[in-house]
Parts: sequence; C-alpha cells; structure tokens
Amino acid sequence: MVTYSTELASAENAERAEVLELHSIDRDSVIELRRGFFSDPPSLPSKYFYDQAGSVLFDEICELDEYYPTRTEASIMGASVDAMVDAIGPAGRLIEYGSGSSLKTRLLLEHVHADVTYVPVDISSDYLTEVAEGLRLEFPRRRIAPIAADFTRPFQLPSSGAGRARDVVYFPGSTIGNFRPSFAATLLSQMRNQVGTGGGLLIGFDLQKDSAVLEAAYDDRRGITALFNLNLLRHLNRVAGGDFDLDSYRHVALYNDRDHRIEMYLESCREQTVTLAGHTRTLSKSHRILTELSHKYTIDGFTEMAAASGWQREQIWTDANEYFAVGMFRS
Ligand code: AVI
Repeated sequence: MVTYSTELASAENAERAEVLELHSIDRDSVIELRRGFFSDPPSLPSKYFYDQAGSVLFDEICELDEYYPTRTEASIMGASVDAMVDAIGPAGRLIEYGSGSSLKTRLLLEHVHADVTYVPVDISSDYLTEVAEGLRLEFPRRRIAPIAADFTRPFQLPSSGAGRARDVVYFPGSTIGNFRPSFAATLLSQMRNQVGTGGGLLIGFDLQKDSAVLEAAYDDRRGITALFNLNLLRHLNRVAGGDFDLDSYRHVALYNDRDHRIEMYLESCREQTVTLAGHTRTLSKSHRILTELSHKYTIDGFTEMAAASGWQREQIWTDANEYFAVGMFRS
C-alpha cells in the first residue's frame, strides 16, 4: 500500500536525485550554463550535444548525404596518407585532441612509424579506457598512452624524456571550427606550447563554400541534425535540472556570411517559462537559443590564424571541390 509517508519519501528521493543530477555537472559548468542561458540572446554550450544518444546521432550525421565534412576528410586522408606519415616523421608521440572513438586515427596508426606512441586525449575517462583497450588489441605493437582531460582547459602532458623525437598534435574533424576564432587561437597556442619548438600539428578544417551546401549539411532532409540539436535539451533536463519541453522548439541552421559560420539555434515555438540549473526565465515565441557555431575558413585565413599562434604551414591537402582541408604545420 502506498502511504503518505512513502509518497513523501519518494518525493524526497526524487528531489535528492535531482540535486545529485544537478551536481553531476561540476560547479564551473553550472556557472557556464547560467551565464549563457540567462543572458540575451540565450546560448547553451555545445558540449551537451554529446551524451550517449547525442553521440549516436552524431555518428548518423556523419553518414548523411548532405553532411560532406566526414567523408571528404576521410577521402583526403586516404589519398595522401603516405605524404602525411612522411610529414609526421618518426614522431615521439601522436597526440589526438578529443579522440572519442579514435575512428579517424586508425588509418594513421596503421601507417605511422612503429616507434610513434599514440596519446588519445578525451574528457570521458571510462570511454577512453575502453577505446584504448580495443586499440591495444588491434595494434599490439603500438604504445598507447591515453590521457583523460578536457582539452579546452590547459592540461599537462607527461614529459617525453630528453632526446625523444618530436611530438605531433592531431586534431581532425574540423572541431576547431566549433570555437570562436579567438578561442581557436588560444587552443592552437596551447598545442604549440605542449609540443615545443619543432613540433607538428596535423589538423582538419572546413572551408568556405556555397551557403546552400552549408545550410543543407546542417539541416538535413531526414531531420537527424534537428534531433541532435533537440537532444541537447533532453540532456540538460537530465543533468542540470532543466524542464525544457522538447516539442516546443524547432531546429534552425543559418549561414552567417559576415562571420563565415553556421549558427545553430533552437527556436521557441511559443511563449514559455523554463527552469535550468535552479533559475527560471521566460522565452518569447520565436526566441532563439544559440547552440552551436561552426566556422568555415579559407586556407590563407586559417594559415594566418595558425601563424599568429606560432605555427608555420608545411603542407595543405584538399579535395577536388576544395570543400575541406587537412594541414600540416610546424612550430
Ligand atoms: C563536431 N563538429 C565538427 C560538427 C560540425 O560540423 O561543426 C558538429 C555538427 N553539428 C551539426 N552537425 C555536425
């Protein structure tokens, strides 16, 4: 029989669970969330796209006809892997920022010098351990030395020892484009400081192109990108005490010609009140919440940004349409 006190206890438990969930993101993240969502225009950090459901949706995005970056980068890598491996040389370590499943790295791991240690860096330590174990089975001779870290904050690489060959940072997928140029430059400088003089950077970045191609890539016909965008609200409902009603937002993706970037929003379909991380605000009908920026560069523009962060361009590989580029830089 359900009594008043058991109901009360379960309400208390629910409340406690909610508080615990709220604490499942750290204090800095709560502050970051509040700062973005309770200002105007409101924004939410893109990192909340990637819970388990979001990672599955992102994998689906990568397979979409309209979403050209993944397939184009893979074809550039496939066509020029020998030249890239030469450019990497007998590096001490190949350090991958935000390695995730390390899927894009397998091609390099099959080809790079046998002495190269692979250092995947990822925020999710459980997933990192699992992926590293799989890689050790797949590449039994390769040294794999994972580091659990949030690469958007400064982190320490273990010392590579005197006389070791140079380190190379690998940053594929045009993830650099998801940061505002000022922060992208900070990240490039952080990488430069980690590898020191003579180090390398192999990086994928997306290029400017027709806005219709870009908008289709971020607003596909099957609506997978829309689900990916909306999933961010579901994730925040779970981990940050949000009460977003997913049915009352629509996905919007626009190319901003002036700043050369795709801007993704969730647009409120009606006036509504939302609670997040313990605070409440009102959104009017058509109010847009910014959820992601994806900057598109020219090869020269990217080279200039890299140079300002201490990187000299060595080589650029691109595809026949010049949709995407992979660059090798030296510090
Ligand atoms: C992860 N990042 C490079 C993707 C991009 O293209 O900016 C994220 C993405 N958002 C929507 N589709 C893909």
